[in-house]
Amino acid sequence: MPNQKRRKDLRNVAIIAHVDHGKTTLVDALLKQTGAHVFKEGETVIMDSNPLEKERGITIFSKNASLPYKGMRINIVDTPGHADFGSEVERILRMVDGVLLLVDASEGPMPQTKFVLKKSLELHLKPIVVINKIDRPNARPEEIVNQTFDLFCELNATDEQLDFPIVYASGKEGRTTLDLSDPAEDMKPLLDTIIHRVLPPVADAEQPFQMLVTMLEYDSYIGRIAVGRIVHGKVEVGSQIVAVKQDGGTTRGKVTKLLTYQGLVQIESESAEAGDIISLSGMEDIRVGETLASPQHPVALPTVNVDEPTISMNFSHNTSPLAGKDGGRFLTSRHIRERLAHEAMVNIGIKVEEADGGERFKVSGRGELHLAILIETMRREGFELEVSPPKVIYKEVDGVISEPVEEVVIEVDPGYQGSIIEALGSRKANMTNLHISAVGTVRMEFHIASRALLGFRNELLRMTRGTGVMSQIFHEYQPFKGEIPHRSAGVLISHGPGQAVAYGLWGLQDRGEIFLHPGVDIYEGMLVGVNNKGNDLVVNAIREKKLTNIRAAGSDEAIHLISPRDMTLEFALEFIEDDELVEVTPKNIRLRKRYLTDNERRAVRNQTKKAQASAG
Ligand SMILES: Nc1nc2c(ncn2[C@@H]2O[C@H](COP(=O)(O)OP(=O)(O)OP(=O)(O)O)[C@@H](O)[C@H]2O)c(=O)[nH]1
Ligand SMILES: [Mg+2]
Repeated sequence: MPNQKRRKDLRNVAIIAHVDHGKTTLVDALLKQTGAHVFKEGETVIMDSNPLEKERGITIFSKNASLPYKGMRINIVDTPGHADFGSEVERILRMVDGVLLLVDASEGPMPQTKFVLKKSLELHLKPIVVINKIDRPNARPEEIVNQTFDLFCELNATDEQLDFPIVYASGKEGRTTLDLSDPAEDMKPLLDTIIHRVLPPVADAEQPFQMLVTMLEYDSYIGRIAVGRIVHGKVEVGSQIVAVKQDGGTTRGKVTKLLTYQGLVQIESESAEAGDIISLSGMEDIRVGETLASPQHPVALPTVNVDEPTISMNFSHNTSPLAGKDGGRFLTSRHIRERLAHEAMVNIGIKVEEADGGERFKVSGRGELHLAILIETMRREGFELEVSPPKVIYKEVDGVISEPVEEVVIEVDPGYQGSIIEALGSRKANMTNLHISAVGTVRMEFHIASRALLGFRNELLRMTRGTGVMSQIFHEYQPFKGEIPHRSAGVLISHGPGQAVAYGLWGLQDRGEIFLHPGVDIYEGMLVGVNNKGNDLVVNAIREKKLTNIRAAGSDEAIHLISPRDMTLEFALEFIEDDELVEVTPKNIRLRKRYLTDNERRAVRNQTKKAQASAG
């Protein structure tokens, strides 16, 4: 539509890619070189500002940065690359007029590259392709451009979309170039490409106000904060506005605060207009996907479908004998209920259902990491929890019980190819592609039930001595695939309470990997380690060495303890079986049997057997 009004002084662009392809590092370089953020001595990554993001080196929350450039303003939204946060990316794409599709110059397009590109093309965006990390020794930019072009074709890009501009970059070194034979010096070639190739936002400030709520934040003083882009009109502090619900109903409210961006900082503004990306407070009952509008023109914008959860876990209050001993401040079901209700409000894609008269909460999300981040956040806030193993969510599709299936890409040295194919074969995976990459590794692609992948990452790392790389993304629901084997090893279970003793652990480490350090508090029914033989075994980890009166010279063996596994939440959740739980406290992650005593466990087993016998 040629006569639409556009704001020439503004560009809104999102940066999208597979996990780790360098989005955040590139935005940091842009912030630095445009002077939008002044880096302190020694300060490195600043976009990944949340403590969990820093620790894990991944982006969890999308963030907007606003860059001044040649008298214009570029809003650049950094998105998470991990597939569990994929639906967030889809919403962000509606907020912008262009995307930077980053592709790692040695890895090439990966599953999430395909997903985000597909979504962008569907929304008629014309991506700018950024071949990133050209400084890597095994970078092969020309080949990766060809692979990216093929991906565009595979996704039915239009001729216009296929005519994408290419920028070569090393975000880490802050250099970009349009031509590999020219030296890359700074970020200007990329900034200029954004200015020239991303359309200025359509923005008619004279029309009635309309904004689609893309994200929600929460502040205990000011309440819910709606984040999004103003599509039409303008808004001021004090303006009366309405929230248009999905069912067409409206609620009224008044704008109490408006924030716009400068660099990474949000600054209070009196007014904002079409094209601007803003945060707005004052609407108490607002949800992602709803429209904020002027009361005279309460019309909803096309909404964004939120992907259904694919995985769930049960959360309940901590019932372990050590509950409350690790400094947890929020210990009861009531605390957990309130916290989860809050989460379901702001974290779109999280669903919470109560069970067992409010004693247990079924929490569903888009993947293990999505839920693990929630658990990790809660424990840092002082919560203690008991969490059951992740379960996939089944669904009836055309009358057939179906389960989520993932697309998985695994890259390993050729020597491991056989064992990986065998391991995934036994988990009923379907190989869809295999090729040798330019650096000699084997890249294999599979379709596999999400259920069968739970715990596989640990196995892959074990099989490939930590060198295997795997990435996965939800593919589709497919008919139920029948029984799939899970953990083959058994566990070592503590027989009683006390403190783990080096001598006791030393006596057990031949059986399998140990989870505990000497000196830690343990209780009956807690898991001490793995029993490679396959069965569960009750053991004594608090055993001291008996001192004998007669001590023959040289008979005292030195105790060499193999260092125990660093217990991470992801490992714990993937490892446990149905009759086990993860105990999460601010200080510890412990694994335990659901029923702590051997007698209880035996009684439950007998009951189950009886029930099965009478049913069959
Ligand atoms: N050699 C090289 N490494 C880079 C470059 N850019 C980023 N990296 C490294 O790649 C890793 C991932 O970088 P990030 O910027 O966090 O990647 P991301 O795409 O934001 O990752 P997610 O947000 O988790 O999807 C880090 O270890 C960076 O140091 C680059 O241009 N060259
Ligand atoms: Mg990032």
